[in-house]
Amino acid sequence: MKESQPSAIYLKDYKVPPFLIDKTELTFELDEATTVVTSKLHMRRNPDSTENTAPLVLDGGEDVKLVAVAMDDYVLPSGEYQLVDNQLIITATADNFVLTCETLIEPQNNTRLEGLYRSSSMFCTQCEAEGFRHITYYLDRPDVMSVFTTRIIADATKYPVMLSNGNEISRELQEDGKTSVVWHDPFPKPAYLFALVSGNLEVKNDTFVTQSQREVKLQIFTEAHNIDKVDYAMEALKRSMRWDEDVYGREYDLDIFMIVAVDDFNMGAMENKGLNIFNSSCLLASPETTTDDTYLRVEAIVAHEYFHNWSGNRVTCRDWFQLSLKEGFTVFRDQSFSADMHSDTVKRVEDVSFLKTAQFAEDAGPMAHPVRPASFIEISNFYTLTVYEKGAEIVRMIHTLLGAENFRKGSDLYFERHDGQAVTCDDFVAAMQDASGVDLTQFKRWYSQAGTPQIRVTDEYDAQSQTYQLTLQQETPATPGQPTKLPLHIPVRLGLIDESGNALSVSSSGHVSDEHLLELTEAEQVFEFTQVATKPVPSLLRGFSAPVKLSYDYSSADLLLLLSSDQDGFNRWNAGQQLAVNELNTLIEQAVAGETLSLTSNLVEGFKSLLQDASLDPAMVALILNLPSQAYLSELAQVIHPNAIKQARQYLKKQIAESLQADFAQAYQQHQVTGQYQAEAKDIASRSLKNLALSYWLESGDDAAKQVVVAQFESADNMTDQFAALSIAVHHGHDKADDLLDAFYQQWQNEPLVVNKWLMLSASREQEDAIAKVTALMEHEAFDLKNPNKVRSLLGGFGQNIAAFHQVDGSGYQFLADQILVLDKRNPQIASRLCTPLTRWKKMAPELSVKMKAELERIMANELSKDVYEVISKSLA
Ligand code: B3K
Ligand code: ZN
Repeated sequence: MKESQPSAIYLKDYKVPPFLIDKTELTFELDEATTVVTSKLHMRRNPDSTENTAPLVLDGGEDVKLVAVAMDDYVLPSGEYQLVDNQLIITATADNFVLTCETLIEPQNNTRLEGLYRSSSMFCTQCEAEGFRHITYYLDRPDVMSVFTTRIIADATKYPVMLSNGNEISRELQEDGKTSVVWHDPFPKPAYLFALVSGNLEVKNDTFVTQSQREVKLQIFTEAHNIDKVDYAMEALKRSMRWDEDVYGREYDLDIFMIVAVDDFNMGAMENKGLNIFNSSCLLASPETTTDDTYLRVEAIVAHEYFHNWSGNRVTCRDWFQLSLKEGFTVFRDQSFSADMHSDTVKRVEDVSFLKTAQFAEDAGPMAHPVRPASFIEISNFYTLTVYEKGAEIVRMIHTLLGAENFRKGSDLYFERHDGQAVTCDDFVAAMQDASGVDLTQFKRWYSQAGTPQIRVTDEYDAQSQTYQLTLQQETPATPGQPTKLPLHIPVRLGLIDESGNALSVSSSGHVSDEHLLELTEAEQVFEFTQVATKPVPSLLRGFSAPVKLSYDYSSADLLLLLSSDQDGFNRWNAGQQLAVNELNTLIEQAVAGETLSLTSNLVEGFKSLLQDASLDPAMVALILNLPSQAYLSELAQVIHPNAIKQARQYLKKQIAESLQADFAQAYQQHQVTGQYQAEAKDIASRSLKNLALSYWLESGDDAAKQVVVAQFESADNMTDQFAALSIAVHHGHDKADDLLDAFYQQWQNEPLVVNKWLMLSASREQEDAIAKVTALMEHEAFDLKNPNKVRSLLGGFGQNIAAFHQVDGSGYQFLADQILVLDKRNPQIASRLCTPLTRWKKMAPELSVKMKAELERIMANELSKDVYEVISKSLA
């Protein structure tokens, strides 16, 4: 353990920066051994700061070597500055000055992938959140916005492409044979949006004409062998640009927009001004190598990063506690975009399902934090599902409470009022409130209160007076550091349906409609409806109008009615999920008690009618028939018994498969897609139901299905179908699973993104000797510890391997802990993310819980990065 442990920083301590940087001039002399970075910072004291004698404190990193520092033309002798804890401190400064720093870095040795580093043969950067300080000394905080000019000097035979933010203003050959390229970005920005790329890259060019008829040059750069896989991303980019104009009135501002794909990247992508950098897994797409899910992901991420140009770049965050200001809003924007491009309901179901599985688990665990955290040790740990997905739900609730028109007025006001500024979540809400007149004072508690609220609903119907009363009670459980909670302002969309499934038009506060928006603001509140002709079944929280856990005592008959008839497509899915969850929970109890499993409900009949209903969207049928995941059932459980959950799911799947064997075989044939592959909603829907049907069909034990799986694997002309067949074979114990896995690797060994899918599937395969298999895969030529995608595939796949990961002797946890310790020395961000499964130890069955805790303690006994230290120490607290 380190002698002094890392300490937290607090939102309440925020102070404006004592200095500002109006202009930043950077020169990079790129080199394979040592890269020289020279910065000229045009600085002045901040008139808004009260600390007018404060020393100048610039952030740096242990990997930045200071060669010289000068103030105006005066080179500071070593006695006139200090280097303490990676910061450069200069006590005597003028009010206005130019600070020149010469620093040396070694991008080729940068394994953290923050700052400037090498990926394959290129140089690239990642500066959010605090990567810029690994390039040179700077005021590396988002409220310091500066106009950047960047000169890149490199050997153009090796690095012909040299890119940075903004516009290229000059390119010349120097006397020493190197090429010097200068980029200028006219928009002031924080350092986290700085980017540089240099390498031998191919480019795909296109153009976009904005609503004010300006022509924007669009460029996507990749290594030569990937340039044939960027067409889809380019089209997605153009759709995003058009959508942001149509829906938000936001036009692109520079004359050029560039995207670069890199193979080694810690997360999905980065919205650097005018020069987005993408993990190649989130950009490249071709029918042969990319599944439907990934196509949709590429489109969503291209849109997300593009939308940041306004929600993030033109208006940015004052400090990192406000991260959700840009991330929550931008996720809401990309979700709405994808819904508009494909199916609204399918998109909502997918997003909510993810939120309820992963964000709810985070909100119930040791790392639970508000959407606007009050403190952190390492900001990289706060790029979380809470900040992103729950943050998006908050923006969605504002949209619901204000209505689309007022929401648009609010976003217009927000962009206009704060263009060029670094602002807070409160500023966002204030713009929404000012533009709409809707009071959001209580609503703002959503930003500061952690934990998932629970709403309990009871009702009463009086036939004589035809009145119906709903009582809603809300309660948010305690979370670390927040023992008591206040009532939130919660929008609850509601419809009432009669016993035949028809919508009831009823009156609430004098307003007659078949749908109402209830605004729950008290701990307990009663809502009354009149003109209710018959005893209704309530369809509550339509469209998942708030990120809460809602409970109402539905009978199976009620759920079947909602499943077949609810006017709200989302709630039909939800009713199906609830039926399956109820059945599974009974089976899990039976399994834990060591009883023989047996079904207790009529779920199978419900599923049968779904399969036979030709009027339904096949994508929705597939989503409903897809049983609640192991992870979701774990989130719902008080105590997690992984093997009982697995057993229950397998049993239910088999029962459904056997009962409906003929229906699945038929559905498989019926939903075949003919013609050329297209990543569009209709075909994706058919493929999803077809492949789901195939997995049930194989599970039913029908030999015919075995052959179909192999035939589909061999003849598929697209990765969705090929990989579906392979996964089905692997997870349903097909006797050819080994052969198919081998054939797949042989076929795709030169396509790293496909190989990653193979790694993940291989690691998640449940086998006796799974840990030994995964250990062997770490030595496989296809694996590389340096590449975050490969680490995520292999260790992420292993995490889903229930039998292997949750071995009763703790060997699965030990294996993961070993990998975390190795990775922490190389790449703390990736190591920290791998800790998540271990943080759930308190909820695990006792025999597993002790083993998990022991591994956390073992990790804790080492010298750790801030990243891993924060997660492990909070988990053990
Ligand atoms: N803003 C980046 C995330 C940066 C993460 C740094 N650890 C991608 C995005 O959300 O668009
Ligand atoms: Zn983002």
